Amino acid sequence: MSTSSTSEFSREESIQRLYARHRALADRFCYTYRRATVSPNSPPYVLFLGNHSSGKSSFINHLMGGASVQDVGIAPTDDAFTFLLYGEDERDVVGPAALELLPAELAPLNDFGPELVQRVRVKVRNRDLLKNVVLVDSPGMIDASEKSISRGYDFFGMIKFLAEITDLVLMLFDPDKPGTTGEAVEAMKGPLTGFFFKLRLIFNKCDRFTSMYDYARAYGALCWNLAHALPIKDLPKIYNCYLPGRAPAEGATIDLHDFDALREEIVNEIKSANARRADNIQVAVNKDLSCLEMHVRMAVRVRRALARRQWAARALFAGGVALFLAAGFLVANACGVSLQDAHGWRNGFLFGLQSLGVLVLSGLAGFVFFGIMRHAFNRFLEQQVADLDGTFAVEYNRELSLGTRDDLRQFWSLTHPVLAGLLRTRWRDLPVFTWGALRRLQRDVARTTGVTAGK
Ligand SMILES: Nc1nc2c(ncn2[C@@H]2O[C@H](COP(=O)(O)OP(=O)(O)OP(=O)(O)O)[C@@H](O)[C@H]2O)c(=O)[nH]1
Ligand SMILES: [Mg+2]
Repeated sequence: MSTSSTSEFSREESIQRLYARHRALADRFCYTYRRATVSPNSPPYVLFLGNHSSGKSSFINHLMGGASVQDVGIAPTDDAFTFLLYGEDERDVVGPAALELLPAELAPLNDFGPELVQRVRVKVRNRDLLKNVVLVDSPGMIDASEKSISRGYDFFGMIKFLAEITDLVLMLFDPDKPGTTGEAVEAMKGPLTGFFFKLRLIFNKCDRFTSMYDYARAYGALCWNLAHALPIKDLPKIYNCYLPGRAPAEGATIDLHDFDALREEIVNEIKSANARRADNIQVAVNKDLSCLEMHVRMAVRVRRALARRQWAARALFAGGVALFLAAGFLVANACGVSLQDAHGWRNGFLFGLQSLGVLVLSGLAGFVFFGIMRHAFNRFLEQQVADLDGTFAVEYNRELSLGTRDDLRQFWSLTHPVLAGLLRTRWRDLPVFTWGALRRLQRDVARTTGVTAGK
């Protein structure tokens, strides 16, 4: 085994060990790792996203040296996620058999259901580029008006999953729909949030413009739309390019030279995606452990508040019932047969009857009281869930006040919905104490952050 593969192997082992070390804590707090398996030995993945007919498949064919590996066409052409892998024997595999050819970290694709699995395609091709990179083509994004037509699987969930795993995400736009398709906007606002560091925006088909004025208008429209879709202040670099080999637009006066340079730049980024793979994995592991840490810290805080409220409610309930009982006996003693007079069978019988009455009344009052307490507790629980953002601000007050931890808000946006669902349904299963496991996790989070930052 070569030195590099040995180090890759030990890296994979150390990542798996890291996950295994905190698995018990994750299980106790009902946390599912976002990326349960990491395959650092697989080549980096480059994901092509974008509007339909924006040129994703054509770009892939261009990278494959002009071969027709992917079908291209003006109408929406592709409804599959195609993984292009390297192999001596060229073949196309679809569905469950295709999944078996993919690295283990892509196994969760199964969870998206049979509709998606049937749309997973693997194309094995004997091309040098594929020795260093796995290309992933995706179905074109369509317009908001067409959204009612279901894809039969969670498309945005799939985008999110792939964005998490892949190392470079290319988002293509074209002059016909410069950023306006509903799904593209929704993807940038939702599943791609948090992955902008690996996102590259490509304004393709620039050879279609006849003049600079024409181009400037479309480019302006794209920037305008992106400014509304991307929840970040700075507009990322946009690679304006086109694919060679087509006749220029009729009457075109635009110089395509600069667009050639930008295309080469993006092609070089694809070819050197391997350089970012190690960092991406490190970032993914750190993110997963950071989310687990946040999940545990927040869950413990809310769980303790619930436990305190629960004990207070129990104490109030026990005190209330005891008080009712005592008052009942005192009143019965004063108005009915007192304990001193409870001699003989008649008085004894009456005293027993009156005590039973007090007990039954106390039981009824306790029942009503219990209902009121439970209602109040459920309202408190709902309040806690509704005010999770406030609790987060208090729990992370110190870190947030420094103003340098924007990443915490990003982790919180991922943790919040999971924790809210958990609190609503299974709050009783959440532990109140972590017995040092949280401190151990925090040490590992700091260690993985340090490695990333130091790189
Ligand atoms: N003029 C010009 N046409 C292009 C360019 N890139 C792609 N096309 C054409 O655009 C059309 C759509 O290209 P595809 O590669 O099928 O687009 P896609 O994004 O894969 O489309 P879907 O699979 O439907 O999502 C085809 O007719 C291509 O020939 C380009 O740079 N310039
Ligand atoms: Mg296509």
